[in-house]
Amino acid sequence: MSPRETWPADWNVERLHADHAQALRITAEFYDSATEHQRLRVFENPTFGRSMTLDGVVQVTEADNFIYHEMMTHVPILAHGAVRRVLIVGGGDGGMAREVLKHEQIEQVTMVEIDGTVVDFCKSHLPAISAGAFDDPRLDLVIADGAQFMRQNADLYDVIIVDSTDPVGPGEVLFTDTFYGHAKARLASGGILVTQNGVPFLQGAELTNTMRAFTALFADATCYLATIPTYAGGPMAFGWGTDGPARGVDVTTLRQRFEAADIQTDYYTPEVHLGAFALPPYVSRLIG
Ligand code: AG3
Repeated sequence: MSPRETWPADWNVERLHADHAQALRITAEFYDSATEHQRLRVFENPTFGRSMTLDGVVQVTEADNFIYHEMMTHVPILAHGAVRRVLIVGGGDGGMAREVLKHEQIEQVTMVEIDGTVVDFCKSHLPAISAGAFDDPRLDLVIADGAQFMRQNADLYDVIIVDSTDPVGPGEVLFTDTFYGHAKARLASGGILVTQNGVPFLQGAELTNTMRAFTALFADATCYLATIPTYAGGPMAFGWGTDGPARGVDVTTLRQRFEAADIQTDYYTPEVHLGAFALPPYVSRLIG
């Protein structure tokens, strides 16, 4: 019997890694079907609330999505200090847009999501994740292939956030040197690229590959960490690439910017921000 078969049907079993699985109990199922691009499932779990998986891999839960979304938005935005335009690649559930739009000084957010069905279902079945972001006039939602958009678009952004799935299926192209090169070309002066880079303990090669590409492209290339319970296996790494000085921002400046932004957070603080860049040796070794 394969390990998958030993789980009763009311568990979502995530088999992203070769030797490690994660299972979430399902107490109600709202949707389970194939979109044009992937299998989309939305269900209820008593601890994590409504949860969404793509091809069986947890993307977002009501309970713990704040950690991931706060850390991929407020870290680059507050480090930069004068962000006006943001590009989100992926992010179909709307959680990333929700956090970006909390910054009143941000004038325009473009979100390029490949799967329109994910947006529609998250709007109707997971409205707490986007929390109205899709109705904000500053949001420009484009249903298109992010890699193609990056190649063809000519606009410049202060922050680019790659809120992708893992490098299997439709997300794979978002982990290539070509894509990162095109993303860099879309950064305004001082602009910052941040990427979802998996859990280094279980996905070390993925981080090493991205960091090799970032080191060739950017004057400042590194990663920072945050622990998200449903991205199991230890802290997750976020790629960080910029030619600007944003990583050197001091805690006093960050505190002033955070206060001025007047944003309520449950994970992000200026101190957490700076601490997230402290890397344990097993992670530093992976980034070379
Ligand atoms: N996208 C990132 C999911 C990554 C899961 N990976 C993992 N467990 N290694 C989340 C989309 C949220 N907007």
